[in-house]
Amino acid sequence: MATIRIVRSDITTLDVDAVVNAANRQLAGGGGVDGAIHRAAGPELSTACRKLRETTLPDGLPTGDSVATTAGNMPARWVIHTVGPVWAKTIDKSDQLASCYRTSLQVADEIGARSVAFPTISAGVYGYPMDEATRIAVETCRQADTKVDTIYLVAFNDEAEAGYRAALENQR
Ligand code: AR6
Repeated sequence: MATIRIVRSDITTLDVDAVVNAANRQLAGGGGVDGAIHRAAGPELSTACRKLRETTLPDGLPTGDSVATTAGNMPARWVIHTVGPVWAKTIDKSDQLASCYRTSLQVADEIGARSVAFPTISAGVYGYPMDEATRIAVETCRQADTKVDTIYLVAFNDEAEAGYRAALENQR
């Protein structure tokens, strides 16, 4: 079982083996953490994403799946891209969101990453309520069967930090 740590940080600055990106299905870059990661990594990252689209992922990355690339100029070695669900009031998509954490950790195991940092997937542009997004993150990481030693759940603001802390507390 991995150790879970909550950190308050810009994920692009972390010296971990792999940083998870809240990407889109096209792996095209975008706003939020995706934009920050692409800016920090430099052009090598978009080249790697384009290559994936031209080879193994012609239809894009399905929601809930994950794939690794170089991290370009960031301190991390890899970026693991995952696509969270867009929140909808009437449809429960928590399985898809949990799948993002599970498949990212599977990819981490495949590439041999022992420390992995996650942003709060789907909690920005994709509209997930922060308490739900952080609870699913903590629950899924807690239950994951992985060789990863340390999982960093990166809080980018007060609400995220409070959500992670409450979720960790509730599951003790
Ligand atoms: N470090 C850590 N966390 C961050 C950073 C950062 N530098 N920047 C933002 N966050 P979002 P999503 C937090 O919108 O909801 C993109 O356009 C942010 O506060 O980045 O999954 C993609 O291309 C929020 O809590 O991802 C997709 O189209 C969390 O990261 C779409 O947005 C996730 O917010 C994905 O939307």
